[in-house]
Amino acid sequence: MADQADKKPHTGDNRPALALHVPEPRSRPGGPVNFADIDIGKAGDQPRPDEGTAPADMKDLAYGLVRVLGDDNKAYGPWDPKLDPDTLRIMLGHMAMVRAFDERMFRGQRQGKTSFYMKCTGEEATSVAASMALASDDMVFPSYRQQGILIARGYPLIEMINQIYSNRGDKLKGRQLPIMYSSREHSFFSISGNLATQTPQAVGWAMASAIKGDSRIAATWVGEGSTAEGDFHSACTFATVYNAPVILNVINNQWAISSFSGFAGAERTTFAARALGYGLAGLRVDGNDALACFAAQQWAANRARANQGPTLIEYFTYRAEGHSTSDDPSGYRSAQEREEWPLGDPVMRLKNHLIEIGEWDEDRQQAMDLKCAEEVKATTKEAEKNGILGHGMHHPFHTMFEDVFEELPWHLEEQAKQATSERIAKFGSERPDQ
Ligand SMILES: Cc1ncc(C[n+]2csc(CCOP(=O)(O)OP(=O)(O)O)c2C)c(N)n1
Ligand SMILES: [Mg+2]
Repeated sequence: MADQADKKPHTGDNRPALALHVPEPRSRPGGPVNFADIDIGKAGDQPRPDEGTAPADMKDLAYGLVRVLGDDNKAYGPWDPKLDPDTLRIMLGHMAMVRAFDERMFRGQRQGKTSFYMKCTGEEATSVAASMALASDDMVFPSYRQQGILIARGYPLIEMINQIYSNRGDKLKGRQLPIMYSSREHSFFSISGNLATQTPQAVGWAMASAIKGDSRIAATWVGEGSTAEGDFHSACTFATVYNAPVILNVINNQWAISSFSGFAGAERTTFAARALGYGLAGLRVDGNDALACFAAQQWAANRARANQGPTLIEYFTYRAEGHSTSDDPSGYRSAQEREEWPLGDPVMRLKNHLIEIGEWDEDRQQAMDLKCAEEVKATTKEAEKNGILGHGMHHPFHTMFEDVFEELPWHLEEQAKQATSERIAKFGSERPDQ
């Protein structure tokens, strides 16, 4: 939409009428897509400063794009983490597993087995590769699109599926929306649907780790849309003031449901540039380049671990599918965007790199994809024995009143009794499945 100055009646004296600017996305359904104005730079071109560099001395890195994988699938420049082929194959395997898992869970929702699911298609590198650069006991505070961290950390798939089905195997007892996992053993903080709350929590955890003289750092993931929340700015302030050992990962996937990134400020500057105002180190990274994601996270982790300060990393990527199973992106954006996206597909790019260096081939890729799909399928069948949505095989009804108070207060006891008698009147038993 054009600025509105010309439409407004002139009021008062000679002063010009004020006008607001309302951002408009680059394309709408059915319209042409043109990403030509996005400057992705060249792989290998960005310098890699020392990890102790002062934020003011590395400002350009908040505006450029750290890239390692070139169009020819070779790795370039000082950010190349020089990972051995085994590690690269493990990384590719995790990313392929995330994709297979997403596919099956999405279908499960369409089949009525769960009420809700969220894919991370196109963003796999930002969770898998980035988290592989952390120690397994570094504490992570993710958003809802980082299932890749759990998979990279070896969290059992069946626990994820039980949670998605809210069945009787669900460790969270049906108390969280599907996909909002939590695992203390995997240093994975409970996901919250209240956007950006995880960011000050991560900073607070990192501060506590430093106060205790611990060596573990914290990392958080937040969507670009969510950076418009006040919590994110409190997190940045605390992080910089106390030099907290924390990494603030901003996943700029261009969309926040149907709002494009312009509504969070993307027309004005980069998300990485937010770092500069706070005196944080800021990096902007090709989020579809697994090697760049790993390298940036490793740089920030080394910096935090050496008490050199927090880092804000923007991963420039694209949400290739809908926001969630409740969303239909064809209503607000052009289907061409996904194909035209200039940074390609992260899984394909890592695969092609491994092939390019002679460490992989299409047959092995096919076999791996098949193995992932079969593993997810078998685990899904196993999880289904614990129940699916609407089959009543969830945790005993009474558990919803438990685990908050050491002893159940009288009023909750009364509510529980009433609810139970209503269920017996309706179903003939407290649990219709038994
Ligand atoms: C405080 C708050 N406001 C609004 C919502 C509704 N909501 C859920 S996800 C979402 C979009 C977030 O977009 P972004 O931060 O870019 O993350 P992405 O979904 O792209 O990964 C919104 C508005 C919410 N859950 N919490
Ligand atoms: Mg987003």
